[in-house]
Amino acid sequence: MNANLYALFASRFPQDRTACCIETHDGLFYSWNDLDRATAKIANLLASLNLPKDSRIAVQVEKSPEALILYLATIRAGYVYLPLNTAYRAAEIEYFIDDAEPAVVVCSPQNFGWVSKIAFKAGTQHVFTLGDDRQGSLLVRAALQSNSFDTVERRPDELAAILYTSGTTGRSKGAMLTHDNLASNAKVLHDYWRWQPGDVLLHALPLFHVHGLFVASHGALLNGSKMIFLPKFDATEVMRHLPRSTVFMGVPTYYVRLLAEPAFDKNACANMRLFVSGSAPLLTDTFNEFIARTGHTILERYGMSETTMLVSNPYDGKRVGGTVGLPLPGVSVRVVKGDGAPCAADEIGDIQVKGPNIFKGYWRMPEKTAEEFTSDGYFKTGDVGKFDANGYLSIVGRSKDLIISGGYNVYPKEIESFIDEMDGVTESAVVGVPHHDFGEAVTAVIVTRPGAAVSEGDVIGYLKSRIANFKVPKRVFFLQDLPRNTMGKVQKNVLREQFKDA
Ligand code: MLC
Ligand code: AMP
Repeated sequence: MNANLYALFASRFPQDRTACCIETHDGLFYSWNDLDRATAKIANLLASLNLPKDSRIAVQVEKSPEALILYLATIRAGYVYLPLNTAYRAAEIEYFIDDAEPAVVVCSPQNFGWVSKIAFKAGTQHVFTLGDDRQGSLLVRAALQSNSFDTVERRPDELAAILYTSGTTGRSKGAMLTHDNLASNAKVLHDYWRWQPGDVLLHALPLFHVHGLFVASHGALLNGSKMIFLPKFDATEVMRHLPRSTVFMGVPTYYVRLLAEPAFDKNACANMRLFVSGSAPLLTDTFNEFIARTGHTILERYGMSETTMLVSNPYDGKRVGGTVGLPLPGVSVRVVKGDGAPCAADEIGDIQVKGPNIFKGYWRMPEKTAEEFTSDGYFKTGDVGKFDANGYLSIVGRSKDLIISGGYNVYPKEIESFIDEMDGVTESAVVGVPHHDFGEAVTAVIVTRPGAAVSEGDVIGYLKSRIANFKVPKRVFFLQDLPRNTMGKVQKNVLREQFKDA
């Protein structure tokens, strides 16, 4: 049997292929026939390029139905999809392209100049453009292709996607996900969250991370359900479409912003069946206020790029605020002490996981991959948590130095290295402090050279020209010295405490 993920989706398309598969915010309708034919055309285009096996197709484009179609076409043609955050700037894109050596790069028409320069320099042969308005060379070229395509045969353990995720030290690592990693997780979530006939997904997440690209889209595709596609999250737009939707997925910031809308109430959610939250901790206050305002209990789940989804609150059973729920069927989750011994209930330790959804390894980093797995095959998540007596897992912290801002991961080390190269800076420490909207806000604490005149505005301006906006500190503070422990290590907990009300 063909284990290509696209074949799984195609086997679940609804009988009526003229039904709507994607509806856009501005009133366009794509049927399942459209999806099938458009993926065939782009798959034919990719096949016509005679790319080597396992070629990476790197994509940095704004959200649109065509962006999802490009993802599905890549899988269908047997290539490896590599999505990139649209906020990334030249230095970040250059790193990913140099590291992944994609055979094809697809970018927004307005970025063609600088992206193609980076790609051609790295040896990429083909650079196409794709706009969010159905413009660009990719569609022009694909239009000439046949609209039928035999989905390429793939084994379960062959690569489907690479998602870059950063490390505490060193540069970003590409997490290699196979067809079976994605298919197994999609099937488990489809059943666990009880996708059903008549479901409509309101899709407001970006399409370049696990949450929006896999968790949300795969659920709707497996269920043959319509998706209402918003170009980005906007609370007013979400409320406009909620009355025709049944399922919504988001990061906690989305729920905070919805609750800030006075009209967001039981009526607004009357047609809804399920609200899912993940990618960052959902505050218990938000969880409780949501119940009080809407009558709905948000279902919180936990996962990561390397593993897709691991743990989820139940659909029918009790959803417990402040916990991420129970291990998903087929996924083993354990919490262990420093010496590897299992923790008792309510005892805090490192979270380790195993299952068919766990990635194949980091792209071209066999040593790093080996380090992240235990001798008995568990992946070390870098998250710290505890099980309660009922088997519900809570995430209580991270052993990895990571800030999650509005659902995006920011690695302090990366920001510190940019700040440290500024004239007049001696050293810096970047921490996350509580933020009402983003959950955590990136905050920099800097020590300058005597006599140097570096201002908060200078630092922010310098960083904005170099890295994605969401990584740029919201505030910058200056100290004479950074607090250090007896080992000389910067005490970030002290800084987090000192600037927690910033
Ligand atoms: C945008 N900005 C952010 C930001 N997003 N800053 C910090 N954190 C963020 N997440 C910047 C903007 O560039 C802008 O900067 C300023 O903050 C204000 O922008 P905004 O208008 O408020 O932002 P908006 O465009 O509304 O975006 C916020 C958001 C978005 C929360 C809607 O970030 C978002 O959709 N996040 C979801 C991320 C996601 O999909 N995560 C899943 C990862 S998968 P300036 O300087 O221009 O003013 C994963 C695994 C799993 O983690 O388990 O799911
Ligand atoms: P990413 O590398 O972008 O896939 O981010 C994965 C990380 O997000 C995990 O390792 C967790 O630290 C965090 N995360 C995901 N879901 C949750 C959640 N529900 N609660 C707390 N943290 C979460």
